[in-house]
Amino acid sequence: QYLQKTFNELASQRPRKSNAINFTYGTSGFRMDSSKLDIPLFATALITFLRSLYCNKFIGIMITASHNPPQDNGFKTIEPKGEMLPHSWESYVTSIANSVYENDYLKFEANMLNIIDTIFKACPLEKKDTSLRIILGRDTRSSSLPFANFLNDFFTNLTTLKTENVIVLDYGIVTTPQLHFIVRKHTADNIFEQMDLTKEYFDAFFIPFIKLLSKVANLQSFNTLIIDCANGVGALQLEKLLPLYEKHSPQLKLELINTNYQDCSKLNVECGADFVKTNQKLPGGISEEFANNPNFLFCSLDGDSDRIIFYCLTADKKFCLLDGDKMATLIGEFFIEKLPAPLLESIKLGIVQTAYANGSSTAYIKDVLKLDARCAKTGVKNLHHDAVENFDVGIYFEANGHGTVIFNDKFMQALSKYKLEEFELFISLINQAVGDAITDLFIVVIILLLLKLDPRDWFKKYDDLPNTLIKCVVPDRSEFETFDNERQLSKPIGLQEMIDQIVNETNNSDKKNRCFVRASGTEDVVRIYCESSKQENLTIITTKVLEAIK
Ligand code: 16G
Ligand code: ZN
Repeated sequence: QYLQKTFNELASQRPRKSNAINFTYGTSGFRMDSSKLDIPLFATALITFLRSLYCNKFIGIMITASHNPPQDNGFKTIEPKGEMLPHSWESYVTSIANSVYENDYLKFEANMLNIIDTIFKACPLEKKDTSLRIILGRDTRSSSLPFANFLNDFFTNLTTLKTENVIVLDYGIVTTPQLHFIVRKHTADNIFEQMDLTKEYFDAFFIPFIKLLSKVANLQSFNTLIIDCANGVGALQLEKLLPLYEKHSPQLKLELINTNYQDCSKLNVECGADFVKTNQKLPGGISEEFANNPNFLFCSLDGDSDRIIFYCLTADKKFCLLDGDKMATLIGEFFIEKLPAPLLESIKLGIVQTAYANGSSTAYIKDVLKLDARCAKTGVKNLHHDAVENFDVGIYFEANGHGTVIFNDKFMQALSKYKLEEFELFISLINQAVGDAITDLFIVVIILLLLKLDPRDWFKKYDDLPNTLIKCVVPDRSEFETFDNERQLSKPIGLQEMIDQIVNETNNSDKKNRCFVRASGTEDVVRIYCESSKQENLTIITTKVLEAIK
């Protein structure tokens, strides 16, 4: 009854827009052109409200569209421990968004009450200790502030809850991983007031980084890291954090480029992790001459700083992409090298990738590192769960640079017996909640420096198979259904057989041709990925697959 009352109040704020769009809360939340986001915003507010009451803990909302173009935006809800919304709740929020129709309040209300009933059946609420605890964060997009203002008003103006039971903390412009981190911290330390995020984040990750840097006698592999901030929130946050870092006079110089976050039209344009990975070339802001400096290493963040891609040039100006696959294998190698053999034997250490991982990286993990390599569906959440379920130490990365490492108590207990001070410090660099470009940057830099590994030699560990990724616009991408972790199509019927045939007829003796098709979760297209040991096969295969699709 109480909830119904609150909902009547909330529903009166509902946007009255007729909309033919079918909304889906996917692995990265809602994401689309910012002009179409009214209803997803409202649905996100409702689900966060419910989730906060249900958990009776802080729940976060991040407003961002990551690497998407400046006009897009999106929302995702963050769990008390920094994780993403559970799968069943993704369906609830999707259903809420799709039941908001113009002039059909009854349909919306019926659906809403149904959802509430399902959710709260298992967990009845007691009004007296019900409180709403919300944490907001946003990226630098021009549409992000109005969305944050709406959410602020939405929660603080609820009159059905006593004001002392409503806490809304707005952290302003933050990276997505920072918001995950601070929500987790509020929950863990049971803190109700706003914290100093810069200080908390600095203490948690920069301090161990600085301590580890001081253990490196002299920087051999490189001495400067150039960070392309994609003209996004990474620039704003790193500009706050770097003066604190420099106070410690570290040996490694960190230099920022593409830092114009004030001009939203520049976000992710000709720069950033996605640009570099997709185009396999230097972003704007780095000249070739600059990139040739053997003492420099380069990296690019994406628009909300949860992904990172490294790169460098060889002496003959060849572009060397050091992507998520390269990071996963580097981290795997570091664990193998630094952990005592009996410890390694007693735990399950492995790497989780997606179908987009280059075949050479998977072969390297299995054949050279002798580690277990698993494949999960696209979306960090899927890799995260797979790693948690299958490994004591799970390294997971998407090829696009999204990932982290997770480890369980069993590993920590085993590790504590060995008194490996340096390694324990290294472990504390890892943001286990979520892939974080800044902490991934620290991990990679420390590994390279401790192993005295030149980035060019890191690149040479294995050669990527030539590959291509293209998009295809189709009338209805929901007709494309996959199995085998997105590596094969079950629908449209017959298409997989055609793809298999195309792949087989051009295969070389090494049988390394691979091609798969899946519907994008973030754009209205299907994606075709293809790799082969022969560059010329790529166009032949993709042309034929495109024809088969159309
Ligand atoms: C989202 C995912 C990212 C994935 C990408 C794939 C999260 C937080 N983000 O951005 O991990 O690589 O989608 O996009 O999970 P696609 O479905 O359009 O290929
Ligand atoms: Zn991102």
